[in-house]
Amino acid sequence: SVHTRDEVELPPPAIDNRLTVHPLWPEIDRISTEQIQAAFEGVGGEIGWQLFAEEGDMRMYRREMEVDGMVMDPLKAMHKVRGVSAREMCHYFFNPRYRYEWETTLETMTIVEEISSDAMVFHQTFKRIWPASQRDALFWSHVRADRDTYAVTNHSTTNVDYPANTGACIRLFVTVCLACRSSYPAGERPTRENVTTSIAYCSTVNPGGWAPAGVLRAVYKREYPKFLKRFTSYVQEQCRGKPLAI
Ligand code: 16C
Repeated sequence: SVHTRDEVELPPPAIDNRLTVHPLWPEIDRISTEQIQAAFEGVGGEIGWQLFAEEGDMRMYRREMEVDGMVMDPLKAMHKVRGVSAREMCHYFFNPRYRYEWETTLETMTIVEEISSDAMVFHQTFKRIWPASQRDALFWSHVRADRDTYAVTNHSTTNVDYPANTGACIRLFVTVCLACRSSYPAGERPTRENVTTSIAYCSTVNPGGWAPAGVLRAVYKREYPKFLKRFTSYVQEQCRGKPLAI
């Protein structure tokens, strides 16, 4: 191939027609739009958001929330990353080819359905958190460009071939959005050297069944910062020396 890298597989700038005729399309479109709109909304001053991790340009906030004794704390993280574009960020987050290289909570990942170039359904199992039962998740994942933003939205779904709570795993429910915006100095052409990408990562995980609140909060306080630092430096490494894809 003449392509030195996967330019052809970068997130498309417009929605793939195959997605818009799929039964999940109305839900995917609605939830993605909502998530992207909310992603960059401020946390400063808003009631309930507590800063729990800060390192360089990265800030992580959570809102303590329990439903029937189960922790469902929404998380929101802001970060700034140099030398990569919003589109590149989303490419590495969406494409399953890279997932094992940056996702440290994963035990297994299965592609359940390839809907289109910009949407897929995944089944994943996660490492067990002692003393809780192991968890799995089934979710659609959609990448899109929305004005000045590239974003990936992941949201739980169902599939008759992947029933919940039948084996060793308890099914958890997740809504995640990684929204990214590139910027570069006015009047200049964007390059690897002058581009900066602002990231908003939002996540709400419903554990789906009992898990001790203290353990769960301790785990996510450690794992979310670890994930965002690891993922962003992974993308920087992957992009080094390659032409910038805006
Ligand atoms: O967004 C992320 N990853 C995406 C691609 O995989 C996708 C995944 C979403 C699933 C997020 C739930 C992860 C639950 C993991 C439970 C096991 C963790 C064990 C690790 C310790 C060895 O959108 C990046 C996701 C970064 C996840 C950070 C960890 C969050 C823990 C939240 C608590 C889960 C409750 C589990 C109940 C036992």
